[in-house]
Amino acid sequence: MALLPILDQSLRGRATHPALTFGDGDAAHTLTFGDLERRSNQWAALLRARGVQRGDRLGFLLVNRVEIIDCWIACVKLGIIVVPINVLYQAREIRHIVTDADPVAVITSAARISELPDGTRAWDVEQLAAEAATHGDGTTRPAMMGDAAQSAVADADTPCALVYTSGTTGASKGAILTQGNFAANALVLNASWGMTSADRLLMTLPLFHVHGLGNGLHCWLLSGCHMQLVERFDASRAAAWFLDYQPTVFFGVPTMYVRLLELESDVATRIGAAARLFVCGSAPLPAHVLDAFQSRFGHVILERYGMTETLMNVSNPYHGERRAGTVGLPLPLTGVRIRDEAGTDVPIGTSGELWVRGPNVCAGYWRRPEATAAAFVDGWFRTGDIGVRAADGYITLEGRRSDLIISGGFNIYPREIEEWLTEQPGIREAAVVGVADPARGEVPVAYLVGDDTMDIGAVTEALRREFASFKVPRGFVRVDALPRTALGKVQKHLLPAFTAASPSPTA
Ligand code: MLC
Ligand code: AMP
Repeated sequence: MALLPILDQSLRGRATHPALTFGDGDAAHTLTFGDLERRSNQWAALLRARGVQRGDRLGFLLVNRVEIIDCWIACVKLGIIVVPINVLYQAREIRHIVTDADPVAVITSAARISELPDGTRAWDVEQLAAEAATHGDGTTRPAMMGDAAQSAVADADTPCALVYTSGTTGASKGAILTQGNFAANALVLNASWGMTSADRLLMTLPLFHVHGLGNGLHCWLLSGCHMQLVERFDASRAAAWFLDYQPTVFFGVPTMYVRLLELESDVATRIGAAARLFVCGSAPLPAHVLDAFQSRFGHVILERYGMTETLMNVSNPYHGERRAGTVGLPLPLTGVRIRDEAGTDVPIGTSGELWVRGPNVCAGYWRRPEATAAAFVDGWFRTGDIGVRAADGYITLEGRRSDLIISGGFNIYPREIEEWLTEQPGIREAAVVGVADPARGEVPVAYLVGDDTMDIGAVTEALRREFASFKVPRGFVRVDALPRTALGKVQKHLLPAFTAASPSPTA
């Protein structure tokens, strides 16, 4: 199924309904679904006038703002492939994505244009927005975007986005998400979680990752509910947002729930009284956070499990037991197998790797046939996540095949940092591991082997310039050697535990 019919439920079906509020205080602005239809038609006309063709890639490097939505809908209408880029990324991380995806242009703010690699066509979002408003009145979809023509140019297999996700190689790969992936995900989630046009969705997740983009944007557009979009989650403003807007639904990562627990208990009670559903995912939700949230907000958080490559796979039920520490049951249309290294199903109660298949699973990795071939076996996608299924079907995640670190819902592949560290003066070997953190789940710490010329102050400064802030190790430990197997593989579980007293290279 193409995606436009899903969007049309609201763009056309609920044209006069209030759709979206964004901006603060006096600058707050509300648009109807009909406004979004017109604005996205104008954006589509602008993109065509600028020569963007079906199948071209178009990047965006932006904090949440309404133009991302205008542009996204326009790209769906034209069959353009959107490449979202994490705003926390620094120049070298951006360069990798831009070089790999080869977009015709990257839309960003004027202040960030200089961070794009040389030769990239950069489009200033403010200028585009002003120019789009002059491209007709947006009341008609240009001929090639009309209903019949659109279904001729787009179907379930039409690529819709390349969302970059770090691979075990350290360099991130673009998961090719199709229109059918987003459509299936929205249909399944709205049916499973009971989203309707009566809901009010507070969206604080970044729209450059699939949690915000796949779940947030598309559950909203399919249900036709109202959404309040904020630039980014900010714990110090959360109370005001919740109390003023009174959302019925909130999607968050565990760190957001940890922050919400800091609110006064009467505020928590009032927020809980207005709400219907709190969903959590992207990283493990500790059982004690679920329990504390239930006692303070009066809601059992619904935890679900997904991935960039697969959108959502498994979810605790809306009606029925939401079991702490588990991610619940396979979602409708998604098959989940738990298998051993040889690809054989393991018995109930035995750990194995989760393999998934369904209309939510991506078409492969952009221009990486080998990585795609390694990830898919007979139509099943190997997630790399290790889990176990109980006799009644509930799935518990136990870890990953790779040493991925998830901090605040953002992924860190240690190898990317380790390779860079070993190129620095005085550092011979490096191992980066995740250590438990009460708010962010995990934070990275680096174990280093080197000599006295190692300058951790300079290394930290350079790391901050080169990498997104969440990837910068929060601690550095000096060790004489890294524990290795006979074959030379680092055994990270044998590294000394990280404590405040760990021997730092600066000590
Ligand atoms: C965090 N920062 C941001 C930001 N989030 N900057 C811009 N936009 C954002 N969205 C920066 C801050 O400037 C700061 O930088 C640092 O990150 C920590 O910020 P904080 O204010 O201390 O935030 P904190 O209370 O810790 O909360 C962080 C957070 C953030 C929860 C808001 O981690 C976040 O937005 N996480 C969501 C990630 C996400 O969407 N993941 C889904 C992936 S898809 P500095 O320099 O001071 O450190 C996926 C599949 C699935 O996993 O299943 O969903
Ligand atoms: P990403 O590559 O950013 O899409 O991150 C996907 C990974 O996040 C998955 O492979 C899981 O390891 C992890 N993840 C997502 N949801 C959960 C969850 N509810 N509990 C534990 N891990 C999760």
